[in-house]
Amino acid sequence: MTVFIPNGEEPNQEGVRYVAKLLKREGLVRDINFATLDEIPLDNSYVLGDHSGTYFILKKIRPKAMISLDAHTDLMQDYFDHASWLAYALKDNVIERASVIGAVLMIPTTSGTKLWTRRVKIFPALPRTRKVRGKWKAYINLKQHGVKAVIKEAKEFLGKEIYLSIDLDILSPEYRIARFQHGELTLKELLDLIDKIKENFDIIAFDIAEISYRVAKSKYGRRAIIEAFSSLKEVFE
Ligand SMILES: [Mn+2]
Repeated sequence: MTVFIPNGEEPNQEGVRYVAKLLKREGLVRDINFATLDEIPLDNSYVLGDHSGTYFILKKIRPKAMISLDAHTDLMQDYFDHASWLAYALKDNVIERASVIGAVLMIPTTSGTKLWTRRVKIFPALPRTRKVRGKWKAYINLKQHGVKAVIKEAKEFLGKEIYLSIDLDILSPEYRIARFQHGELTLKELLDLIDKIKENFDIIAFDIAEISYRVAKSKYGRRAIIEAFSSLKEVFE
């Protein structure tokens, strides 16, 4: 089964309702099951609006580790929202460890950066550095090191069993899915990343998040959702 959670602001809510119909029309879900954040049923696949909803799914599923594919690290700490939910999930011990892959923004650059950095490993999309004890160190990243190296590092850190969350803003701007700034990946790169995660990890459950109504006018966006969802759904068939 798949659970659709139309959380967040109006454009998110409309976006999730639109995608529910889209996936049904494509034959990828049999029924449309909606839920709210207060009553999340136990399941293996979720489609949601605002990415902060992932925090509540994690509370229900209680995985030890997770991978977040996201253009942002979502590790802010000021108040709970779509830009901080992962910091809160780690702080509140909802999960033990996390990896963020494909980020281009909110990447900690010094040990003093006001972002949560404990029990999380970040693999940016592009070359980036951070200052560790006075020395600049490079992050292992997709562009320079490739998917294989990133997955290998992530697996050593997380173990085999994971929850997977995909923020669709990881894709580059022409996909026009999310409300905020998009990242750097093409659909082909995202699907390749998903394939490698399927090969290397046991995925307990997954979500696809940060859908907004912009997707109704985006042919590339619709294609991306259909392909990413069907690739992950295969895991549970
Ligand atoms: Mn996010």
